[in-house]
Amino acid sequence: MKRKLLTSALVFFAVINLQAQNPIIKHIFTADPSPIVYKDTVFLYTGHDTASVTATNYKMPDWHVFSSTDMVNWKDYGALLSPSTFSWATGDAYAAQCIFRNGKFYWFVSTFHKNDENSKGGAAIGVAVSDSPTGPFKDAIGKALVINEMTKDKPHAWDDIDPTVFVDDDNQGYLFWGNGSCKWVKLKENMIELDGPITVLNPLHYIEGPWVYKRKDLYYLVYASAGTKPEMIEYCTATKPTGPWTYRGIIQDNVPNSFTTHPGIVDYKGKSYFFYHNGVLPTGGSYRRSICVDYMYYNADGTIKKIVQTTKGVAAVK
Ligand code: FUB
Repeated sequence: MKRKLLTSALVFFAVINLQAQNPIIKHIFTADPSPIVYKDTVFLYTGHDTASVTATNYKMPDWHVFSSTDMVNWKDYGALLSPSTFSWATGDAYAAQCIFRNGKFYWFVSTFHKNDENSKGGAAIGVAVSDSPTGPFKDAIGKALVINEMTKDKPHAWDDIDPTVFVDDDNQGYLFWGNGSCKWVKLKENMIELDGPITVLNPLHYIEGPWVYKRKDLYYLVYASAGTKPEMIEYCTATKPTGPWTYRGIIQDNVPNSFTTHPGIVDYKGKSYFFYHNGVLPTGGSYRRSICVDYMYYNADGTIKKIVQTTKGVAAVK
């Protein structure tokens, strides 16, 4: 009888555990998800929150890489990149995105520039490169790709954060980024040089965290938005990556227990997935965030259905 009870209890807890996938990473605090699919595997590039429970700002020492082939079990490859990889950088490891092109993995990161002969500090975007999705990664340029000068008028110059990179079907690469306004510029084929002028966009309610991609004939600019409230996720669409962008609305409401959230979108084995972060792990919060994933659905006209945030998460892909 005792044995039967124990077995039932174990089955019960196994079922509960299987049903509660979110957050998908529970052994460390992670933020700013960036997924890609490479050779049948999802690789997830993340920020890493290490601030104390009482902290009132970020402490983000490095970026991690995870992988999964079923969207439920995630392998942690550890901290594969940090601002110290870039001789010109200092400070936190903010949002980043890794993409595959021409046989290499380019990891575009936002961090902060040292006060030196090239910059007086402030946010900056760098690029790391590797032959493998899990590194080793090295600085691809030896200097920042985008620098936001810190000046007396702009003592907190952190406009140039949160890169997202998109390569169109005609092989033209684009870099979008920014806090406060969304900027974009063409990238040269080598992925490490800007190719033309920077254009500034002001999508409705835009704050930060852009994620740009194409689905069928439509281009999507998904971003973290805010007014006086914590961030939500809103989006625009366009028929060209250069715009004009049409505002389409809110796709995700505020997330529990975190002021920020951040979109990361991928299609894998026939389904669309929406990654984001919240602050729901025990002792979690705005500076101790956790990445979750839920399904994403589109209407027939390409508009995105409202994301339903769940603790159950997504089912294991067979
Ligand atoms: O994680 C640090 C910053 O918070 C990111 O760069 C923003 O997108 C927000 O998530």
